[in-house]
Amino acid sequence: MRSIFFTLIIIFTLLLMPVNAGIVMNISADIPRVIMSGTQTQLLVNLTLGTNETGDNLLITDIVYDANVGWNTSSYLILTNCTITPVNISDNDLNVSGILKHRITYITSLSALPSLTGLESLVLKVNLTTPNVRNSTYTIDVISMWSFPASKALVINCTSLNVTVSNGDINRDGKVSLKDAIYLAKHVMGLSGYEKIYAHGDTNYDGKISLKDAIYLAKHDGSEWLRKNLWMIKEVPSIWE
Ligand SMILES: [Ca+2]
Ligand SMILES: [Ca+2]
Repeated sequence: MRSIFFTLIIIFTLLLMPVNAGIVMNISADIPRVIMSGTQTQLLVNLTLGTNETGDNLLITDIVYDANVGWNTSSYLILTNCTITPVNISDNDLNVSGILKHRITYITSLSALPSLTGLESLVLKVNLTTPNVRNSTYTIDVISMWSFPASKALVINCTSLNVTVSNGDINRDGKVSLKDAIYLAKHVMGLSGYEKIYAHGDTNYDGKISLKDAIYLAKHDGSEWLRKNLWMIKEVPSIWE
């Protein structure tokens, strides 16, 4: 509780500082595919940092997502130029306009970096699990602040991404099985009676619904034998798209 209070004091103090144009901090975040419920997925947050400021500095990055809908976090990692960087990581629940959110906070001093005059690349890896997440689309907000208290220099950036969670119950019979992959395949082929699908069909998240998605779903939900053998298909023929 004290650490949260201390963090808030730092943030409010730094918010009063002027924004310094000498600091460059670009931020992007991505989960590269539809998340299948019950699996683990990795959120990647990329930070590019550069400045002519020197001295002690502080980087705080918050990752905020809906709590109480089944998300879990299994592990965190931050890499600086592919090397693991020691950080203080904490997580807690917070109320945002009446909605319960979960916040993961990374706090680190970058004074140990070999060079702050060139661009530094930081990658935050967050492994999220979805044991009970419903079939829907969720927003994940990433807010990052980089400050140099001695020179009152500060920059804050944020980004949001919408992630889709599919439980794979394409035919909405209440369970996830190979029938859903077959249903999706029939839907793609335009067969009568399969016009409507009841879960996110773009399971491989390439922007279109094709037989590739049915195969992806079959690999995810099918029998052990089928999964083992379908994984042998490295490339899906383009005629199936
Ligand atoms: Ca089903
Ligand atoms: Ca697709």
